[in-house]
Amino acid sequence: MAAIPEVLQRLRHALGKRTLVMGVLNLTPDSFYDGGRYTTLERALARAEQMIAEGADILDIGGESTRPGSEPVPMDEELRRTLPVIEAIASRSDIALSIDTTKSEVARRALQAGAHIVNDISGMTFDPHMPEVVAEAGALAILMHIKGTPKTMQQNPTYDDVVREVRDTLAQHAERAQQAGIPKEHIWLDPGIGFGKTLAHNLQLLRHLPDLKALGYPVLVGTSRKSFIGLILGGLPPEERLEGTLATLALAVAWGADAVRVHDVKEAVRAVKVADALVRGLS
Ligand code: HH2
Repeated sequence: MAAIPEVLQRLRHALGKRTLVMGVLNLTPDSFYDGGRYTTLERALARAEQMIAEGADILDIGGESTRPGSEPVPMDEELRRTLPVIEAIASRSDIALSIDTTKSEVARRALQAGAHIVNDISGMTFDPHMPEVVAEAGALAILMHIKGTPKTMQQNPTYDDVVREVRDTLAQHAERAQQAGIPKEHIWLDPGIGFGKTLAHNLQLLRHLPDLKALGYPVLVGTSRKSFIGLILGGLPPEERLEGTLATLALAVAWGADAVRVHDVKEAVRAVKVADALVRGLS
């Protein structure tokens, strides 16, 4: 099992040199794209091994779908879905593992089981104990912006200035995290594409990624197969959104993304490698 400081140091070393790829592993029956595919330990492990072989830097393990309209999953069920898979991957590989949760107890148990990162779509606002759990473990926190909750977030989201509001809210989350004892270098930010945002909001946030980068934290972007891509393409379903996703990745790299969260690791690794060569030069 790879220790947290070792893994975080490895990630820190790569930051700024190339774009990191986080592969999504949803252990849910109902995620909007990969729901139901990896609900047994065997299938989840095979998928993890495949994403590692394809060049993922991080695996993001999720036991609760946060798609628009979704209901929270009870803690016991989230633990039942995620812990055995985290333990099994951590015992076989030293890949960086992230737990995608908003519950501090799920995060605490996942970090004990071998995870290194807590990816919290609420920016650590849904559970007041989350900051202390991350601080105590010395883990990395990914703080995402959401307006509302997954259940309600897509009911007419409005902003005066979406770029400013997302940036200011994330800056507050990062400040609160540091007050709880999480060091600045253990914090990444994420604009939360599709989380309480219209198509126009998502496009503006991506186009203005440099404004978010200006806060001085690494930035993760998650566009993979999301509905705004389907909307641009005339209503295409998630299975038909790979090419659109790759277009967003290339531009996210150009606009300063440090890491991208994707379902399609092989394709994303190739896309960001070419984008990196264009933006950062050949390594
Ligand atoms: N998007 C999803 C889930 N977690 N975490 C971060 N940091 N950024 C994201 O953009 C993000 C995220 C939604 O995608 P997915 O996990 O595929 O869907 P579901 O919530 O239905 O499981």
